[in-house]
Amino acid sequence: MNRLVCTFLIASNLFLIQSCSQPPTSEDTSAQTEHTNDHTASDNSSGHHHGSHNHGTTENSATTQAKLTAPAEIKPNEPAALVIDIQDSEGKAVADFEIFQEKIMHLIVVSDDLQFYDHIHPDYKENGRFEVEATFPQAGNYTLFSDYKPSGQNEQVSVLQAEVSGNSPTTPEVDLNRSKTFDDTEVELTLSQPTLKVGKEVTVMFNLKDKANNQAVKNLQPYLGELGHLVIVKNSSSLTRADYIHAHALKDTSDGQVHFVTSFPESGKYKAWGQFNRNGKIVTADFWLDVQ
Ligand SMILES: [Cu+2]
Repeated sequence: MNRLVCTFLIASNLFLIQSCSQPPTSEDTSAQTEHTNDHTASDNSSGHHHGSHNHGTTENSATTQAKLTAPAEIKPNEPAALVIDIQDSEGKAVADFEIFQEKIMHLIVVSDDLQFYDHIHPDYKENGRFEVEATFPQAGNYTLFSDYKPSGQNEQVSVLQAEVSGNSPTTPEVDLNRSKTFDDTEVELTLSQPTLKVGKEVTVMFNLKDKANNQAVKNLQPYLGELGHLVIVKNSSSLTRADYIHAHALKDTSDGQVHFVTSFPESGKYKAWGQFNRNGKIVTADFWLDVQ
């Protein structure tokens, strides 16, 4: 069973890389061997997968892929109807999914300059088809990380791309501030070690205070079944599955404290978005991280 799951993930990941450039061909086998190596590295860091891999044949094993259907032209600030079809390697609909973190699919949308972040939940229709309306604030390229769990299988992340017409604004500077205000919540980010190092486990700690009285936030409610969610994406010219990290909050921290354990697969700049639920209002706190 373990072997089947590992094989499945490798093949699935392969397709995602390919789907950005070209449809799979009969030459898959050579590309697959090549890709298997970086898959191992990225997978360890993402925390979605444990144990050793079997890099044997993937012949006849299942794979999933996501296909995005978007309007021919997406305009800034106009809702766009997106359709996402989940299919197996032969293009047949994958129809059965398990709910995880209270939803059947989590869709993380980021602009390629990592200034914009959205976390939405497409509605499941039938026959592997999901639908959602998304609004993109400005022109440029966007990456969509579609996170879902086919029944009886591991969580899958498929990477999709969308382009919004118009002139892209210039890229803002990366700011490494560790203390920011988001509406009425002051958030301070601290790390368990002064310097973030590749491959080294780190605890990322969000300290939430009420802006009005400077006291620790006491009214945090569960958000999608946990105290908070942390998504981290590497700043990269072309985002792939390996650039996406999703961490879950540790339990039993004190008031206003939400902690996550993660690690980073490569050096570079990363953007981290922590999401918390203050009495029904979602606070999204974003910070840049520099990994050496
Ligand atoms: Cu979600």
